[in-house]
Amino acid sequence: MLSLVALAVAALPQVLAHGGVLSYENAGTVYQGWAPYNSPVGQTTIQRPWSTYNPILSATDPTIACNDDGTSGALQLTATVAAGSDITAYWNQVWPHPYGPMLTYLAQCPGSTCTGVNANTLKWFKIDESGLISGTIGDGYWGSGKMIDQNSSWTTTVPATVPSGNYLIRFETIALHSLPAQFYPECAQIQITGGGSRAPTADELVSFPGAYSNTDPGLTTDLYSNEAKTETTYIIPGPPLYGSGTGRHNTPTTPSPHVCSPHVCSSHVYPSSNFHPKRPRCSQVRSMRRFWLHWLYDLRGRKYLPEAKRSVILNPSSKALELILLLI
Ligand SMILES: [Cu+2]
Repeated sequence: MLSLVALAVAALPQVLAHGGVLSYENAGTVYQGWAPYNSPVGQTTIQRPWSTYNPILSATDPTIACNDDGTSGALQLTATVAAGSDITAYWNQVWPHPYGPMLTYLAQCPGSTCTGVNANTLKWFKIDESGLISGTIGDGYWGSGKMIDQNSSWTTTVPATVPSGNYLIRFETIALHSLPAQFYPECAQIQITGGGSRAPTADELVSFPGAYSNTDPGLTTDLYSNEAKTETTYIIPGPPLYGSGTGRHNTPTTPSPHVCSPHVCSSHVYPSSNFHPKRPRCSQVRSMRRFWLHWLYDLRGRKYLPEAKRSVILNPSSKALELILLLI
């Protein structure tokens, strides 16, 4: 019986509480993305390959540009996208992290294609962002909550003013329910046609890694602090928006290294009471399940866990625990 359970559990998706962009849509055309848990052989998509649903946990990680490994695939495609048109990214459903910003970037490739171009060599500019939309840091409605409400998708308009050419488009959601912040970036190759003549300005251009610092206020935000109960300002990380003309950089203020213990995190009432009222509420039971799954997965990358305990969590036998969590 136990082995049957183990078999059933082994067939579950490897990571239930994380994910990434699985497909795109532009002008009525749907583009399937890379399937990170399938064999790379024969996969052909506009998306840059990536290998895991797990988040990136450091702003300085070399894979922060286009995820791991983010290099173009053997059968890499490029979508033709009109300047001024909408492009939508779809995450796995239901995206589990309603606290944190949504961000979209473009980077122009030199030459006639992005295929073969290392994303870390490019200069990126931000064309869309959504942080704390309403309410407080601790209990507000965030860009990522809106993304969930929109069928776990995010639509960004490719600016009509962007010069025509070959670009990587980088959709990103950052989850703040635990610290360190969790980065979920994926990239796709597009060729923008019918563009304009406004190149991004120097202060709008950044590199990945480089655009963020692990001490950025928007990446060290503690949702469970006392201040978070009343704070309504959230500083979205990264450069000023393309075309915003603000010349503003989000300069870090007094960085405070956050130490999050499971006890502190689990003492927070994470489930349905914190979801935006517009969302259909999960039952308390489902919410608790979701909460504990998060807790379990968020432990994986935690430095404070002794190695022995981490290996227990990473051990396949703990899959049985996951199944129990799913069933309760
Ligand atoms: Cu997750």
